[in-house]
Amino acid sequence: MSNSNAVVPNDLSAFWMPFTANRQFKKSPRMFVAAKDMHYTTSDGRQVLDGTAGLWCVNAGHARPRIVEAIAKQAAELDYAPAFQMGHPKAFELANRIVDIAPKGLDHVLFTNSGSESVETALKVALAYHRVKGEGARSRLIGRERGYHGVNFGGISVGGIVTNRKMFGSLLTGVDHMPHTHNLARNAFSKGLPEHGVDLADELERIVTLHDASTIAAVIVEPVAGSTGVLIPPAGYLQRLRDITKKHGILLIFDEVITGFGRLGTPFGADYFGVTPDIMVTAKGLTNGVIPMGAVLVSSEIHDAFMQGPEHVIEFFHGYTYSGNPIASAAGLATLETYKEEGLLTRGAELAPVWQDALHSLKGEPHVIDVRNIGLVGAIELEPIAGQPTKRAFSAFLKCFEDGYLIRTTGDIIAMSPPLIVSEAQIGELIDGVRAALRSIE
Ligand code: PXG
Ligand code: PLP
Repeated sequence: MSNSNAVVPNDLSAFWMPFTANRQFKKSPRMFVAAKDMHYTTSDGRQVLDGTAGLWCVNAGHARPRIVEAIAKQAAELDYAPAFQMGHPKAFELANRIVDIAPKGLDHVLFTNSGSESVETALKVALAYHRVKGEGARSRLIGRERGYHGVNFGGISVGGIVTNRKMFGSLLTGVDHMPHTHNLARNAFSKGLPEHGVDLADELERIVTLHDASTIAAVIVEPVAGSTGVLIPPAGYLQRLRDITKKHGILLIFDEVITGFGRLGTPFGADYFGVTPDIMVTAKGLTNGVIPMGAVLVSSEIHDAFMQGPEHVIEFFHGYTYSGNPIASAAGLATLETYKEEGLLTRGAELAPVWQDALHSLKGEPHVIDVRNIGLVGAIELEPIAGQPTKRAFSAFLKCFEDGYLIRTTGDIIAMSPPLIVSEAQIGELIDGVRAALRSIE
């Protein structure tokens, strides 16, 4: 395939793109070649307003000087240090800074390179924890329908997205799922937390009754399900999950890959809901999306349970070549400094009312069957075209891109989560862009 623009490669066939309609894309590619603050630049020189913080990760906006400089400096100073049986200062420093901003009680950090790896790490910690405590029969993992926990085997097993699961055989055994909480009939056009559905948490009691608590290691949920279309938990739901898990000695894992680092207007989703899990899974915003990195936070109780036996013996047989990689650590430190300096971990709370009003002004526009919001996340659910699910939202995505707005779609749901540096004027622009798209598509 030829392209007259010099910055676009002339052959797109070798790269099998992730979660992309490859053939459609390669016929009509959409390429970004630069980014700064709230905007991308396309290969044909257009500016596109970033309504999604990349893929929910560029929370401080693009090409922030402190982060760019930290990466360059670290690459020249110490590019790599072995992750096993060796250390370097910045990984320790970053772990401390993460613990500083984390909910109280989550005092130890395992580093990974993505949300998917963070999920696998968290599930393995949970299983091993019960084993070292002498409760090895606790081997079941409980996820939720419409949950997304990355693409590796543990994550798709506890995840609840059929297209991510059906091709891959029997997955992990001993997994069960709670029902999702999305209920358009009762909760459409909710502002903030939906009113109805707290009782869906009691499904966990049903599952415990079925399997017996003594066989269950952990429950994993996203505080707000992101990937499957911004499914906001009913008021009281997460607290009830916490109460039930605590009562039965089951670990609660919050997958905060999206909700972490200021997305809801608090440092973490756990802070927003006032519910502290035993294990917290993060990635994305940890390094502003700039360098792959994830972090799994665990309570001292979990950590300390492993710290026994002869001191020369490895306590937990797990880790990655790039766990706490120096350049990623430097990026993480610079990112957290940027968040702190600019108050970004709580800026979403200040903007939330403006964001809410702007989003809900789309009620009544063509095809819109729901608008929902929390912090700086919003979703517009569209009536699908009969017999052609996903097509309508994808048309809106293409139209927005053409007009200079980046949104994200999943099924027939538009999801938006701008960088936390977004201005009120840019919120207005983005929502007007979506409004225009809705009015122009079929
Ligand atoms: N858990 C959660 C809750 C996520 O949202 C992952 C795990 C996996 O992270 P990695 O880094 O392995 O991709 C995610 C990732 C979207 C979208 O637009 C969402 C994600 C990734 C890409 C696109 O819905 N979430
Ligand atoms: N496969 C092979 C053959 C390896 O040697 C390693 C790591 O040493 C891995 C996979 C895992 O790679 P990573 O540590 O980057 O996850």
